[in-house]
Amino acid sequence: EKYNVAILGATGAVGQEFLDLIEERNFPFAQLKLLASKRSAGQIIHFMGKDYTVEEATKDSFKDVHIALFAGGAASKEFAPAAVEAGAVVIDNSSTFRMDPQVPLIVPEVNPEMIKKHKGIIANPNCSTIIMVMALKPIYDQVKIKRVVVSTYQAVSGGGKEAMAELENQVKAIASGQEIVANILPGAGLPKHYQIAFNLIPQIDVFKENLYTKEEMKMIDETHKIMNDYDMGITATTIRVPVYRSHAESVNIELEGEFSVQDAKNALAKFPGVVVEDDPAEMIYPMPLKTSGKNDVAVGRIRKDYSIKNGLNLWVVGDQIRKGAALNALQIAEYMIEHKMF
Ligand code: 11C
Repeated sequence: EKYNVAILGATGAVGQEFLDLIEERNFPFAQLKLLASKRSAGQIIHFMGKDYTVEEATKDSFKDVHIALFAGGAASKEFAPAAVEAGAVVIDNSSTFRMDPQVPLIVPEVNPEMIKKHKGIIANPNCSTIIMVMALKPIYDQVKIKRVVVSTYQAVSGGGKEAMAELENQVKAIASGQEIVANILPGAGLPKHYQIAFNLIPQIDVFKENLYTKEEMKMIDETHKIMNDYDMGITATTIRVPVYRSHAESVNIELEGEFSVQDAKNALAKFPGVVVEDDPAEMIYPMPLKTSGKNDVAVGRIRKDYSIKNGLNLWVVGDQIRKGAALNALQIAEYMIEHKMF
C-alpha cells in the first residue's frame, strides 16, 4: 500500500532531510505534496526523477493527504488543525503540541506504545531530547535512573539553514580579514546576536523566568513525558558550538542500583538505533564529524562517576537533522504503516 504524503516546510533543513530519507528508505508514497510559506512557493525541487513545484501552504492543502510531515516552526500551529480536519495524521516537529496531554510525544525505539493514543497529531521531540533519551532508555530499562545532568554541544544546523550559512560566512570573513556579521545566532528574533565562529554561545532559544533557556526546559519536560517518569531529576545546560551538524551531549546519570560499565555497553549496543563507539586505547569515541549524515546515535566515553555511589558518564552524539528530527518523524510514520494504523 502507498500513502499520500505532504511535507510542510519542504525547503528548510528538516524538509530537505525528509526528502533524502524518503528516497533512501524507499518510503511508500503515492503522491507527494511539497508545501512551504509564500516566500518559498514556486521553487522547483527535483526529487526521484521528477520535478515538484513547492506550493504555498493553505488550510486546503491537506485534502486526500494521509501523512502530513511538518518540519517545524510557527506554521504547525496554523495548519495542524486543518490537516487533521482533512483526515491526515500530522507528525509535527515543532514544539507547539509536545506538552499537550492529548498529543503523544514519540521516539519509536523508546515509547512506541503511546502512538495509538493519538487524535490526529503526533509530536516529534526536540532534537537534543531525542538524542539523549536514545541513550537513557536502554540503561533505564535495566536499572532505574534517579537523576540526569546533561550539558549539550549543539550544532548550528539546529538553528536552520541560515545559522549554518552564518557560521560559514563568519569563518570565511575571519580567514580573509573581512568584517564579521552576526544576525542569526543565538536566535533570529532576539535583540542581540553573537559571533559563533571560534566561539560558544550558552543560549539556545529564549530565557524563561527560572533562568533556564527554553531549550533546557524542553530537555527536562520532554524527557519526563517520553520516559513517563516525572520523578527522575534532570538538569540541563545547552550550548551552541561552531559545528555544522550533529549535537553532542555529556550525560551524567545516577542510577538506583549498581550497573557496571560493561553492562551499560551491552545494553546500549543491543538497543536499535544506538551504536557504541568506545575504545579509549584506540582513541575511539563519537564525534560530530563522524555521526553527521548517519542514522544511529553513537555513545562512547562510558565510565563510572566515582563521586557518587551508582553513577555513569556518557558521551552521546547524533545527527540532529536525522534522528533528532526528520528520521524520527519518518520512523513514526513507518511504525504506523507497519502496525496498520492509517
Ligand atoms: C536547536 N534544538 O538545536 C533546537 C532546534 O524544538 O524542535 C529544534 C527546536 C525544536 O536549536
